[in-house]
Amino acid sequence: MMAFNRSFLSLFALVSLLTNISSTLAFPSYSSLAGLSEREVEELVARLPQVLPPNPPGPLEFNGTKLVNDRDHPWKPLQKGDIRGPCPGLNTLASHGYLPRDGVATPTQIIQAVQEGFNMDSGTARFVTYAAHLVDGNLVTDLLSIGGKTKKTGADPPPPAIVGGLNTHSVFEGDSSMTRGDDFFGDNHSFNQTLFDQFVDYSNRFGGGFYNLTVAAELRHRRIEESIATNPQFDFTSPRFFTAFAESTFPYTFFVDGRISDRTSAGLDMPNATLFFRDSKFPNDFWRPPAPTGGTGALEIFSAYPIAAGRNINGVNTFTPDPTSADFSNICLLYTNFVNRTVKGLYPDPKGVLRRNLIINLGYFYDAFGAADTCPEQFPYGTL
Ligand code: HEM
Ligand SMILES: *[C@@H]1O[C@H](CO)[C@@H](O)[C@H](O)[C@H]1NC(C)=O
Ligand SMILES: *[C@@H]1O[C@H](CO)[C@@H](O)[C@H](O)[C@H]1NC(C)=O
Ligand SMILES: *[C@@H]1O[C@H](CO)[C@@H](O)[C@H](O)[C@H]1NC(C)=O
Ligand SMILES: *[C@@H]1O[C@H](CO)[C@@H](O)[C@H](O)[C@H]1NC(C)=O
Ligand SMILES: *[C@@H]1O[C@H](CO)[C@@H](O)[C@H](O)[C@H]1NC(C)=O
Ligand SMILES: CC(=O)N[C@H]1CO[C@H](CO)[C@@H](O)[C@@H]1O
Repeated sequence: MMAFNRSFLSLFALVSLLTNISSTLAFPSYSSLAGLSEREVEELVARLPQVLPPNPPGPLEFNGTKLVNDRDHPWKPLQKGDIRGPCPGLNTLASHGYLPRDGVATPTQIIQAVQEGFNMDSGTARFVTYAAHLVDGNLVTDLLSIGGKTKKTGADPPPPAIVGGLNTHSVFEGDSSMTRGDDFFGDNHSFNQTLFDQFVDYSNRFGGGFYNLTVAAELRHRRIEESIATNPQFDFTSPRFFTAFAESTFPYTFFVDGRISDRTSAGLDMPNATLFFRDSKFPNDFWRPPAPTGGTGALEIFSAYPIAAGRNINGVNTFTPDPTSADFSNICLLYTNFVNRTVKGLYPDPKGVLRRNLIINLGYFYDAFGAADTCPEQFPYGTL
């Protein structure tokens, strides 16, 4: 009996040792370390390249319009293992080689690619990229995947990362996207033809066949109403509250040819929209916007159908405002809650290189936010 117990125990020890080793050996270098135990993080950090996050790249030298679907950046179909995610902008940049085609990139590569390929302005590019990297990236290797997600455990705040990446729900990716379903319904990041048909229908009804600001306001309202009525876990608090309105401006801001004037009202036609959203593809002869931009019109879209930041608290149709969430009347809270709640919730007590890189990336994020006069910097992990 003793012997049996002992061998059983040592077999158990061996199996758990092997499982542990294989789970850390199989761990991709771009996966988020959020939610792992101190010991798991230590084991992984010892094996991973430890990168000192470089200063963010600066703005473009030439910031006018130009052909970006050029000979040096041909569209190529996906190869086995290539990662794509919920963002049609980043998917397109990867499929044209402005980003590594496998969909794994550093923040520096992402900031350069969105500036070069879409003329996104430096402040917006840095703000969005470091926000995404802080919650979905690997802060030790300085890599982020543009898709891939965290395994769900039902935990709140967000669960342990198994894969990480931009598909991870509730920290950046969120509900009521235009062309992607809510996470609650299973697939949270793939192109959804039914939702795209609705995008086309709204563009026909409110934009004469083009997605412009008027369509953006109607469709944003519609998607919010659908989520309230069908998704018992619908969450429309910050940061999703902001990214939803911002992303509604992106199609007419970034996907319309830079040689077209008054793009906010002219809008995006459906053949070109299909290429970007479904195929991750620039139209032939596509020129980027004429000047650096972060998208305009988010406040107009919000104002057409104002709604408080909030969530369904007890099943469908129980949408309730959350006064602790940031909204358009308190933008500083967007920064403060993101740092103090979201990031701190993912990394309650980081050590060593992980803590160092969190502090550095939080600094880049704060610089990008650009509100030093009205919104004090937070230091949840102290300073270096
Ligand atoms: C700067 C780095 C960027 C990051 C980290 C990023 C990340 C994301 C993420 C995580 C989503 C999913 C949010 C959701 O709907 O749940 C998203 C959506 C979206 N992104 Fe990006 N993005 C970036 C830049 C861009 C650019 C440059 C464009 C346009 C050229 C773009 C266009 C869009 C659009 C249109 C959506 C909404 C998709 C939909 O609602 O169906 N993004 N992005
Ligand atoms: C675009 O480049 C011009 C010329 O270098 C510069 O004066 C201008 O400030 C730049 N615009 C932005 C928004 O960076
Ligand atoms: C796409 O979205 C529609 C509407 O929300 C949903 O009914 C459908 O199941 C989704 N399709 C897929 C393939 O996920
Ligand atoms: C969007 O297009 C429709 C149809 O042409 C037009 O009535 C509307 O004024 C446009 N919206 C804007 C903001 O220009
Ligand atoms: C589609 O994109 C191309 C390339 O940017 C542009 O020339 C064209 O005007 C766009 N719209 C239509 C209706 O083709
Ligand atoms: C952020 O959290 C720290 C403690 O971690 C606290 O001292 C600080 O007051 C918080 N900031 C805000 C604005 O709530
Ligand atoms: C919750 C969840 O993981 N949902 C889905 C996200 O999308 C992938 C790919 O379609 C599904 O496998 C997941 O089940």
